[in-house]
Amino acid sequence: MNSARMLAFAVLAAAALPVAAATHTVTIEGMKFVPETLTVKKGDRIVWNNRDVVPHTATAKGAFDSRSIAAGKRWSHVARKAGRHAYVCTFHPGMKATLVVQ
Ligand SMILES: [Cu+2]
Repeated sequence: MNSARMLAFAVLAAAALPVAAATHTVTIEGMKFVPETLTVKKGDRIVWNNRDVVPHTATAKGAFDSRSIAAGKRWSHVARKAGRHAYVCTFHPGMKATLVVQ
């Protein structure tokens, strides 16, 4: 195989591979989820990073529930369910955010 054919083969092989899932971060800081709305693709990973000094949760009924994320800890979740998932911190119900899974 000459180098041009080799390159064409490599390009075709790469195109056939599924697109790698992305990782997104939601920072929990100052009693807020940042960003408040995050849009991801099915299969992407989302990491909630609790930078507060109190525990929080990321809880969307029927979609996902982190349970308690201790201060300084993270919780990661792979988005499997498409839709617009409003979620809260069950300890502080005023903390609201939305995960949109496409
Ligand atoms: Cu909280």
